[in-house]
Amino acid sequence: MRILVVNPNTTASMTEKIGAAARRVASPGTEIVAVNPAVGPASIEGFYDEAMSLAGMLDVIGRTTGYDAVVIACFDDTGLDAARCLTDKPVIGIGEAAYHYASMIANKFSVVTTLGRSVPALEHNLHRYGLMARCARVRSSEVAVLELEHPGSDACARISAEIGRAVAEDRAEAIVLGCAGMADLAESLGQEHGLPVLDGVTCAVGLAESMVRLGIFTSRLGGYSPPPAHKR
Ligand code: 5HY
Repeated sequence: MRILVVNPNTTASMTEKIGAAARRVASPGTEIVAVNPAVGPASIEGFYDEAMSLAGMLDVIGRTTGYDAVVIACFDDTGLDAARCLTDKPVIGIGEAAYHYASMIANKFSVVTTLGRSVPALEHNLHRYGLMARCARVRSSEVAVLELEHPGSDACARISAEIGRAVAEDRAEAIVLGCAGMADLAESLGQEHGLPVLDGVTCAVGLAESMVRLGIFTSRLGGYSPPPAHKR
């Protein structure tokens, strides 16, 4: 099985980190191909960056062949519906994967993301997926996406402090980390706080493998029907 993992921002170090997290949980026969577009924003922080990332990301997905599933490795699930129009393979957003898993292991979960400007987009997705009722709160740590790429930064400590507040103030029973760049932090933060801390990249890889094994594919009817050739 071959899973295409697309980081919609153009930061190669983040793509490497995402690829490593995906490979850690992939089954022995699964190949992870982690890529990012050549052009677009270096990080996606809110609605404007999201819009600016779409053309590059859809181009990568549209031009790639030979995969069994696609993972969109941005927690905002950037361009998820549009990407589903390009293939009948399963396309999974890391945000939706983590939310669905969290909803099955905890009564209420909180999300800890990067900047406050990302929060409305994530709340919008939770409403769309019908899972807002299970989310206690979407919190920002005020850690910028690219701070997560600097090993010397105090990003992890600030995220950890926000998790502490989510447990104390929201009564969160699980935490969803709200950025693909946090993929390497979930395990240690879970141990530190003694509750499930979910990273979307690994959740999405698990879900993608399962959907491929079960032969589940994206509908070609209605909203996800392919765009006509002259528009591609
Ligand atoms: C992400 N941005 O997962 C999101 C997180 C955010 O470039 N990769 C990004 O801040 O919305």
